[in-house]
Amino acid sequence: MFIKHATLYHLVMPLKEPFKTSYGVMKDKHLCIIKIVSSEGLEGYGELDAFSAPWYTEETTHTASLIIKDHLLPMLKNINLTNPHQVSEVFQVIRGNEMAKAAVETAVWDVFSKMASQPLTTYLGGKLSDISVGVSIGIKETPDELVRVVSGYVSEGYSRVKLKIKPGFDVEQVEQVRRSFPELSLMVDANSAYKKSDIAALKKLDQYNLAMIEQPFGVTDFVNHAWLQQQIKTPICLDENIRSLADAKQAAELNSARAINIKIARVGGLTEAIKIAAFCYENDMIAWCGGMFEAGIGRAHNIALASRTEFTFPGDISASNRYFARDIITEEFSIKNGKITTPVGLGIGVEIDRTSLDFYCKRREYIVLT
Ligand code: OSB
Ligand code: MG
Repeated sequence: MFIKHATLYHLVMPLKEPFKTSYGVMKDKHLCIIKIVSSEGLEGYGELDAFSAPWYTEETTHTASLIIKDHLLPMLKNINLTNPHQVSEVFQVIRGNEMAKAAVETAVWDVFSKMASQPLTTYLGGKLSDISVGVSIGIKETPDELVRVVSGYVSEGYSRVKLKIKPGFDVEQVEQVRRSFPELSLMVDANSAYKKSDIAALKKLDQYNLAMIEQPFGVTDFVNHAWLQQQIKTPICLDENIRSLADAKQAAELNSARAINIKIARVGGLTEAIKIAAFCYENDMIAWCGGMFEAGIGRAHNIALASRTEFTFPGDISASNRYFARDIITEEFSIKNGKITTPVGLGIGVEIDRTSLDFYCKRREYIVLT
């Protein structure tokens, strides 16, 4: 299969509500949809899930779209792709830029699964027909407000709740949510906001039967995470640290974590994501699928990945209506009993809603490869 041409749709999608993390407040999601067309005329879709500013990783939607246009797509010119894993091999000579790579790579997976006349779920080796999902909740002004918000999501059927925390917005919040929901599968995500000197607060969080504490320390720090894991019983989960299988191996070797949040965008695509999931499975680490405020295309890729049996913990994969007033696909993913049903159509199994895409699209670029 050759890629003949590609279209990049640059979208700005306002979030229904601002989302606050330890990094700051986000009001809208900047993303690109990439459509590739194969020599056989099949279309594949990928989603570039970076942000408008480089707070989570170094990439932004803008820098990543330049890397896609100037480097990644040209590398695939005149290359006869025989399987989707080849893409990550070709991209290996480009350092970093995982989100840019993932956008292109996931679109190629979509084409290959359509060529095989299979849903991407099946093509990726997924066995689950519905997947357990959770919701990630931003930092709120008061614990009372947080409890109200959690309560809303619990009644919508989410089977696991993740609270964003930062120093000073942690123990009291968790205490109150835990008191209101003693049985809830609850976890926290610090997005690297803590230091070794915050050990007292982290030890307090260890008392609340949390499923895990995600990324307390710095984004390249394996040593202090290991130091913390020795002192708390709650599993540490790494997010920002893990960009590749090699990072996952390092975390396992040093006992820096017992869980890994696997995001397709952060690890450069589905090939690497599957390798990390398999590694977690073999090494008794919890693997689960993280989120990046995906729109419908990215969500479909996440659902396909999370249908593999290594994903034993509910992902940050929410219903279509979680972040956006209107999605860019015609299908609606909803939560039933804490689960989302995997699509059965070929490839990613969802259709672009053209009107909605046009509504959010600020600019489009057409790139010819052959
Ligand atoms: O740290 O997991 C994170 C969103 C954007 C960037 C980083 C993170 C998150 C979330 C929300 O926690 C995940 C989602 O619901 O898509
Ligand atoms: Mg995280």
